[in-house]
Amino acid sequence: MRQAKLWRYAIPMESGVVLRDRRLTQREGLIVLLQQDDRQGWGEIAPLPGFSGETLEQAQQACESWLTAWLAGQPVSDSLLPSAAFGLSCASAELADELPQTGSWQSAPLCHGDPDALLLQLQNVPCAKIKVGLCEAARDSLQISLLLEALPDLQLRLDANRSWTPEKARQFARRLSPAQRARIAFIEEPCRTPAESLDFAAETGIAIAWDESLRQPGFTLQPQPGLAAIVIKPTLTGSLARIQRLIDAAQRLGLQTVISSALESSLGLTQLARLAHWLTPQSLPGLDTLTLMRQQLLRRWPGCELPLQEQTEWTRVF
Ligand code: OSB
Ligand code: MG
Repeated sequence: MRQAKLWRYAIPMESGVVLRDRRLTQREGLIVLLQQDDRQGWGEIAPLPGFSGETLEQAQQACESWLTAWLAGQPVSDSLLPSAAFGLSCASAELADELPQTGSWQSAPLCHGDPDALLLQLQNVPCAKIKVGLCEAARDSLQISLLLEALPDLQLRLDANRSWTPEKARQFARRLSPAQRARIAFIEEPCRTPAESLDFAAETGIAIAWDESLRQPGFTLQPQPGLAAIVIKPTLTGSLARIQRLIDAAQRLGLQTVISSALESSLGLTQLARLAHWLTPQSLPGLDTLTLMRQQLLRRWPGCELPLQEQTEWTRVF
């Protein structure tokens, strides 16, 4: 016997979380539960405003049609909106006991805030991620260079979210020595176009990674000089099968693959940690986003003290 339930959730965010110029006061999404005989599988569907192509309403409709077909035992499609495909495939994988329990619970810490606090925070951390491009390029590179000098074992992942012109990107690199440049594992999307980012890598010797570019229409993964890694955000990408194919393709090309958060709740985030341990065991994932939230959902992230949201706060929609 099959049963299915779908709820809406909303989790309050820490004040000051800004995404693509908008303040995110709460994170909204859907929780799905699939049950068959005495087994169950959970999933989270949470399109990220400003990043996902679909709205929450569209994702909910896609889930409702999928669940209706699934309950009737009809063939279900895999060609859904990315957030719905990801959440429903996670729930199906849990139901079939195909998503291993062990997780990669260590992430590259996502850093913001003042440089002195950073220094303390990053003692004994092998690899951290810092957003750049939010202030002047010269200030970014001064901060990065001080940090690298103060912490000689630290490697950095940087993320510019396509904010630099070629000239700004050059200004950033100019102040970093070749040895410092080599300790930047990669910078995600330094420039406004992939071509400019590749030029930047060739010119500066700083490795780059694709994040936004992976989701551009017509994008195909190919080896490119200076390209070190791809950053996969499953909620923005699609089903587990699709993510597996992308990881396989990247590995065949010798590219590092980083599983990364799209601000999922602790439910989706723990599944991403399990996915990362399963499919990209050598690569530290980018999942340090739970501290931006005020509550956890359904499952706890190991060691996280945030309270669990009461299930009575959820709204049943299917
Ligand atoms: O730019 O990579 C981004 C989270 C939400 C939306 C966009 C991004 C992110 C992250 C996640 O940076 C954390 C990480 O990748 O380490
Ligand atoms: Mg990024």
